[in-house]
Amino acid sequence: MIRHPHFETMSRSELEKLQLERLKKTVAYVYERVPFYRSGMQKLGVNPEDIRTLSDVARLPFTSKLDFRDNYPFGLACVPQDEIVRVHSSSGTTGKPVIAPYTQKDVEVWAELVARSLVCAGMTREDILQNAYGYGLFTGGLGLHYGAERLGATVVPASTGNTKRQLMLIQDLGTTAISCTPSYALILHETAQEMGIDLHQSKLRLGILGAEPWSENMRIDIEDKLGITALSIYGLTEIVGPGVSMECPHKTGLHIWEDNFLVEIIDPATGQVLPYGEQGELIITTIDKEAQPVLRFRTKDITSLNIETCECGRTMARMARIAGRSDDMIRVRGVSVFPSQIESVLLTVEGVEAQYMIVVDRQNAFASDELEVWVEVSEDIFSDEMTQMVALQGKLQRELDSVLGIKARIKLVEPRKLARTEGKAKRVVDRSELPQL
Ligand code: DLL
Repeated sequence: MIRHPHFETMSRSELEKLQLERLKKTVAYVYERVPFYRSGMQKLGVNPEDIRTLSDVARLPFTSKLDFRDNYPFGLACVPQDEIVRVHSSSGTTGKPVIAPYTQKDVEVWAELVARSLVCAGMTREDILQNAYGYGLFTGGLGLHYGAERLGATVVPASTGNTKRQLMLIQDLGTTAISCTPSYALILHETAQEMGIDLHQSKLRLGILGAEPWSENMRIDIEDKLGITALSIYGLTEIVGPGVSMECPHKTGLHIWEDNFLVEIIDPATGQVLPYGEQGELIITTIDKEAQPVLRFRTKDITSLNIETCECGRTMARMARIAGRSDDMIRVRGVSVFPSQIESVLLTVEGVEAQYMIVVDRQNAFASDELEVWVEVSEDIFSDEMTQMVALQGKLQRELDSVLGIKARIKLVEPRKLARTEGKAKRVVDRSELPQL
C-alpha cells in the first residue's frame, strides 16, 4: 500500500518542479522573517531571487546544531508565539538544547508523514502499535503516536521503560507492531527470556526502529530474536522528528519524503556537494514548514542517496542506512571506523551478544593508537574454561583486523553486565567515564 501515491510515485521531473517551487517559497519566507538566515545569505551575496534552479540550493549557507544553540530558544522561528501549538526539544550532550516549534499545520503535516512512513513499513489500521519511544520533549513518542492515530491503527502509548509491563501488554493486547530504539528491542528480548516468554509466540510482527545507528547484522539479530520484520525510521528534532524517511519491506534503503525535504550529500570536510551514490554527510532543507523551516541543515549523518525507483513502486530518493555520525567516527592509527562497523563484525562471531562498548581517549579528538572494545559473551560461552574465552578473544581481534584493518584490545564481559539504556544506546565512551564492573 502507498498512502500518498500522488507524491510517493511522482516522476523525477514533476517532483523537482514541486521542490523548486517550495524551495523558492521557503527561502523568501525565512529571508524575510529570520535575521540569522538573512545575514547568512547576505554574507554569501545571495538573494532569494538567485534561487532559480534546484542546484542553486548549494549557494545557500549551511545551518548547524550550533546555530540552533546560538539562537536559543526561538531565534530561528518564523511565526509569533501565538501560532506555535507545540514545542519539542533534544537534549544533546552539552549546552542548551535544540528547540523545535510547530504550528497547527506543521503538526498535521508531520502526523501525515509518520502515517505515510508506517504504511510504507506495511502497517494498516488493523495493527496495534505499542509505542515505546519516550513521550515528552523527545520527538519519538508524540511523533509516532499521532502518526499511528492518523493512520487509524490502535496506539498503545507505553513510552519507554517498565519492560515487564511492556511484555505483559504485548501478550495481553495482542500488540502487532512495536516502535522503539533497536537497543531497546534487544532489552525486550532479554527480559522476555528471563521471564520465560517466547516472543515468537506473540502476535508481534513488525518493529519500527530508529533514533540511533544500527547495523544490518543488528537487524538480523533483532528479527531472529523477536520473530519480527525490523525496519528503520529516521528523523531528527531540528527537521521535524521521526518521519523524514522510512524503509519499506524490501529493505533497500530509507524512502525520503522529498516533497517535504530537499536532500544533498556533501563531503563533510570541504562542504562540496557529491553526486548520487557517493557517501558523505546528509544535508536537509525543509520545504514545507511554517514555524521553523531550516536551510541546509548539517545532520552529521553519513549516508548515500539512490534515486532509482524501488521495487515497491516509490520513486523518491532512498538513503542508505546511516553508517554513523561524523562526530562518532573513531580514528585508530589512521584508520577511520564507525561504531556500527565494529558492531557488524562483532555480531558475525558466535558466542558474543549485541551488547558492546567502545572505549576511547577523547583528549586526543577520538584519534587513538589503541582501541578497546568491551563485549558481552553469551551465557553458554561464559564459563570458567579460560581456553574457550581466550580463543574467542583472539577470534574477535583477528576479525576486526581482517575486516576493518584495526587493532583492538578485546575485553570479554560477563552476560548482562554492561549498562542498558531504554532510549538511545551510548556505544562510545571515554576512558574517564568507564563504569566499574
Ligand atoms: O532521534 C528522532 C527519531 C525518533 C527518529 C524516533 C526515529 C525514531 P534526535 O534525538 O534529534 O531525533 O536524534 C537525531 O538520531 O541525526 C541520527 O544520528 C540518529 N538517528 C535517528 N534515526 C535513525 C535511524 C530522533 N533510523 C539523530 N538510523 C540523527 C540511524 C538514526 N540513525
